[in-house]
Amino acid sequence: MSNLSRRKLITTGLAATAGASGLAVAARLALRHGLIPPDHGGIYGPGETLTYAFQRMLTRHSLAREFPRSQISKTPFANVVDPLGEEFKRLQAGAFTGWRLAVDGMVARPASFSLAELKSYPSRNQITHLACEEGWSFIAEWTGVPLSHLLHLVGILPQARYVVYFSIQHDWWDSVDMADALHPQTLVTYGMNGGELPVGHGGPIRLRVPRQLGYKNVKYITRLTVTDSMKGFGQGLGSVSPEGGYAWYAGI
Ligand SMILES: Nc1nc2c(c(=O)[nH]1)N[C@H]1C(S)=C(S)[C@@H](COP(=O)(O)O)O[C@H]1N2
Ligand SMILES: [Mo]
Repeated sequence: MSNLSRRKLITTGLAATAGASGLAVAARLALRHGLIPPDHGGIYGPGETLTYAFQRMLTRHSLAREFPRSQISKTPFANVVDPLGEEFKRLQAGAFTGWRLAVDGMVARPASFSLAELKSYPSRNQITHLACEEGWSFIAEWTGVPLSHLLHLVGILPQARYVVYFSIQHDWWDSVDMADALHPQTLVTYGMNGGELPVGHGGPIRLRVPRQLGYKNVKYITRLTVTDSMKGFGQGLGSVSPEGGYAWYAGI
């Protein structure tokens, strides 16, 4: 179904079932299903929030397009990143053997994984598109462990609503809802195009969320926190993006 006809269906469906008090009824429904984006008070009006909620309800299991090997971009574009700092250089000098990915928050068994441990878990390869909000994009093959595998290892608690992820670059952090966190294409990636994940593309590890724009795909991740609320993380809007005027949800 095209986005247009889906939207039409949502609007007409909403109007037909909810009538004049449509927004109030639908808002309650969205809230019950945990489908209010953390930045809803800002650039999202009630209408946008409901479009988001219904779009999420309909598409939570849909897959990002995967491509054949022949479509892999010859020269993937690595976005410039701020200088990576002393801690990063020290870890890089040790071939990243000291890199850890901590997983904490609303989990039964907080844990911390080395790169070797991440590589020992069942891996998935996928050839997907990475698109920057600035207009450029590329296709690459990504290798990693599904985030859902790590979340099952640590045992997420039933109240969990978001997974927040942090980079060694402290001004980069973001979050996804559980639909994206548990989605089979959301990977903790350590490989690209058959080799190690290059530092330019976020090596040693990066979260790949192929159903959302480039900026949700945070590089150099060091920590994941499972939470039921984004309050207390930065300005409480879900990530640095809405703090700078971009949407928290960047679905494509
Ligand atoms: N830690 C960190 N992650 C980041 C960024 C960054 O500067 N630092 N840039 C983001 C943006 S805006 C985009 S479009 C993609 C670019 O990914 P690429 O360098 O693999 O092309 O990474 C995202 N993740
Ligand atoms: Mo970007």
